[in-house]
Amino acid sequence: MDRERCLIVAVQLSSDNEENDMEELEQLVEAAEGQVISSVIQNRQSIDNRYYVGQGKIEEIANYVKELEIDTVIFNDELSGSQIRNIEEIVEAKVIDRTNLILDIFAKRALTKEGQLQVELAQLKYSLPRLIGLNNNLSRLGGGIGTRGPGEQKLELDRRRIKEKINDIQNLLEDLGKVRETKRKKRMKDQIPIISIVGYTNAGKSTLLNALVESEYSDEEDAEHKKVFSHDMLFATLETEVRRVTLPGGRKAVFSDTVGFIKKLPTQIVEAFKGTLEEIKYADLIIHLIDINDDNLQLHKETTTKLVEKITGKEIPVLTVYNKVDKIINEKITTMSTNDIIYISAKNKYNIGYLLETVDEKINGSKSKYSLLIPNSDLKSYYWLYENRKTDNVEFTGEGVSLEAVLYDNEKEQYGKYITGEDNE
Ligand SMILES: Nc1nc2c(ncn2[C@@H]2O[C@H](COP(=O)(O)OP(=O)(O)OP(=O)(O)O)[C@@H](O)[C@H]2O)c(=O)[nH]1
Ligand SMILES: [Mg+2]
Repeated sequence: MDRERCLIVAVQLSSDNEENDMEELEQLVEAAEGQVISSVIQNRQSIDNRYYVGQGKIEEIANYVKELEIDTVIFNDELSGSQIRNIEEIVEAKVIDRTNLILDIFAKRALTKEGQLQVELAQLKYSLPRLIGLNNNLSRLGGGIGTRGPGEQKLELDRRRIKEKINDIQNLLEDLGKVRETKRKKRMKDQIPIISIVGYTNAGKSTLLNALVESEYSDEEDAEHKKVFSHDMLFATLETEVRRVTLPGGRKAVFSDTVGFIKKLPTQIVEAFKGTLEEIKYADLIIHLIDINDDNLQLHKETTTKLVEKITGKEIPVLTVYNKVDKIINEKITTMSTNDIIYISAKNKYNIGYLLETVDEKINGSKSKYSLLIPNSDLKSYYWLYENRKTDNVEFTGEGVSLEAVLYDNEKEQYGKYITGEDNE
């Protein structure tokens, strides 16, 4: 099928100095498999109540639509039902707003039952106050961007039935949430710390998780099976994925990768994806991953920080990690990593070891390498260390097993009687 021909429209408010808004909107359209033919930006003091842009501008847009054979006009903010109706009276094309566009991408990406239900819930909540506008829109212009996904036929239902449906889905999601809670409780019982990788969409979160998976498995094929989807595309990830990783000292941790953030993330999505997003709440540590080449780095960083604060509602330690340093030719920056700010390349696996060392230290405290001699009468201590801590130079002697092992500070005492030396590398 030919890609839908789209015209994108944004208002640049004099109050904010956002740049590259159009670039992001274009990427969103691409993620929805549309083709951006042209774009219109209007500088304004405020959004127009009737047409989003001014009346003159909307008439101009109507002309472009005819000239350029545009199928769909996409607006960079959420529109009200009446704005949609008003615009449709003038512009002969399908009218889509930013929320609807993002919901559409989510609908295409949702693979699990829970993901699909979350998207449907968000779509229903979005459509409820816009039934009339959307219905006109649909019956006149048919499918494509903004009309896909489980919400499709539901738009024809009346309000009451939509509300019932919203209720049903909320109940189903609650049940699915319980399943997740059980899994989480098990992890907590096993006392495995959780590290959540969060960040703006396309920062490289999934690539980082895959780099960590690779560090975990020596066999390439095993690693391949554990990898998650990563792609140069906004919202490649929609579900939370978790992977177990061994930290340098030998203790295990669980890293999670979840849906990326974006500015003006529709409230319907934040609400509907509460279950998925709230996983971050249970993290022991948050890795805030940032694309160091991002033109809107500061704004995107703040967007993520604010959303994380809103979702977790509490202070969780954050480790700031700048990614994609391979793209900048600045050797200084790559040697600047500290305990709180780390520079990596997830793609080239640069500094991943340092990142893991830092995470280990933050979660488990300090550790050291010791030489130990474990008597044959306590071989089980040896086996335990061999399985659970980083060990080296193992030798079986008449007196027992001599080896080097990493011990965390809080377990030094337990093995104190076997320690024959400390190795301060
Ligand atoms: N050059 C370079 N590209 C990277 C690096 N890390 C990730 N990328 C690329 O950035 C793009 C996005 O990566 P993902 O891992 O899918 O990003 P994400 O944060 O999971 O994105 P969403 O799931 O869409 O929110 C992909 O094309 C990656 O190959 C890196 O260190 N260097
Ligand atoms: Mg991802």
